[in-house]
Formats: sequence, C-alpha cells, structure tokens
Amino acid sequence: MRIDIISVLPELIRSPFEASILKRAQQKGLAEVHLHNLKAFGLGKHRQVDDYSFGGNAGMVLRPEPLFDCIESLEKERAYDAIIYTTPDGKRFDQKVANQLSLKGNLMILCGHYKGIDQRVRDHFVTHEISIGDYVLSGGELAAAVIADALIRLIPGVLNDETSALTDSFQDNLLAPPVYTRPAEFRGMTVPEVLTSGHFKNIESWNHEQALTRTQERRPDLLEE
Ligand code: 6GU
Repeated sequence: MRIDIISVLPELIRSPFEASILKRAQQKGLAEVHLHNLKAFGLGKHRQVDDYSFGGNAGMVLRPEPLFDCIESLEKERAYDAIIYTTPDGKRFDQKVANQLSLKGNLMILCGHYKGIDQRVRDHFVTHEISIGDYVLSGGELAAAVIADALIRLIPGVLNDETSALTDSFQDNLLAPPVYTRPAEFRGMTVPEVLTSGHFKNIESWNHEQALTRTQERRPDLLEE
C-alpha cells in the first residue's frame, strides 16, 4: 500500500509516520506514506493556496489550481485506486470502511483546511469523502493520520500477532472483552479464574460473553446493525 497525503501543513503529521507500528510497516516494505506540501504548487511569488470564498461566507477556501496541479503530477506517476478527501461533511469513518480501503494499492488523501477545498476539486477527483466523527478539527491532517493508521495496521504482516487485528473491537460489531496480564493477583485484585485455567474453549466463550455484555452496556447501537 502507498498513501500520498496532500496538505498545507504536512509537518503536523510527520511524527506519527516516523514512530511505532507505522514506521515498522514502512521499514518492512509493507506500506509507504508520502507527505506533500500543497504550497509547493502555490500560485505566484507567495505560493498562494487559498482565497476568499465566492458568495461571501466567512473563511478561506483552498483554490483549485494548486490542488489540480499537485494531484495531476502524482497521477502521472501511478494510477490511484481511491482519492480521499477528509472533511467533517463526509461519510463517517468506521472499521468497515477501514477494512475496505485497506485492500487498495495506491491511495491519495487530500486534507481539507480552513473552510475546505474548492468544490470543483471534489467533483473532478475525489472518490471518497470521509469524516472521522461528529466534531470539527482545525484541519484534515489529524483525520488523515487516523485513517492511515487504521488502514496500515490491517495490512497482513504489519502486526506481529497475525490474529491481533481480527480480535479488535468492531471487527465483528462487538467491543473487545477485558484483558489481563501478569501478575494473576495484584493488591488483592485477581484475574477471572477461567483465564488462568488453560481451558481454551471456556476462555473463548467467556471472552465472547464479555464482549456481548460490554457492547450491550456501552454501544447497544452496534448490536442493532
Ligand atoms: Cl476529516 N476534518 C476536519 N477538519 N474535521 C473533522 C473531520 C475531518 N472529521 C471530523 N472532524
């Protein structure tokens, strides 16, 4: 998987890709993340990328020319399977969307900024408009980093424990069960006996029961889907 992220503020999300799982995935050759500064395609001496919106609404809008130039220069190098625009008015991001997008080869993510990007860019290039939740961020960069993380960890070989992504919360519309590690007793608090029993079948059904109970209590909406 290759992800090209286009932003007016790429510095904001450099560090997530230079640490942790995301870094290891790139070192293993399983994922490539490239950050592009839209200002490199800005207009004139001042590398202008934004302008006032027609119609007089407050706030700046990213102009079409730098985005068209940037996107077309990338498209000249390779075909993209999806061009994602991060925006609060997009479709809500969830594990199902993450699973689908994780199967793609080349992805581009356009980070919205200010009041957004010129509608003509959306009409012409964008295949997926994604919001990461019902709240407003100051830019799409953090959303892009969230999306990239969620996709990359699903690529086979990225996680050490191959089954780990399969037992995540949401993978079967259930929240994950509680987890424990050593010591079996800590300050008088013990681990549920079944987990130390070594009885695989009982452990499995205990985990499933706990996942169901948790989901019923915390996210009953997931059980209705
Ligand atoms: Cl994708 N962008 C911005 N700016 N705010 C958001 C968002 C995206 N998703 C939720 N809030």
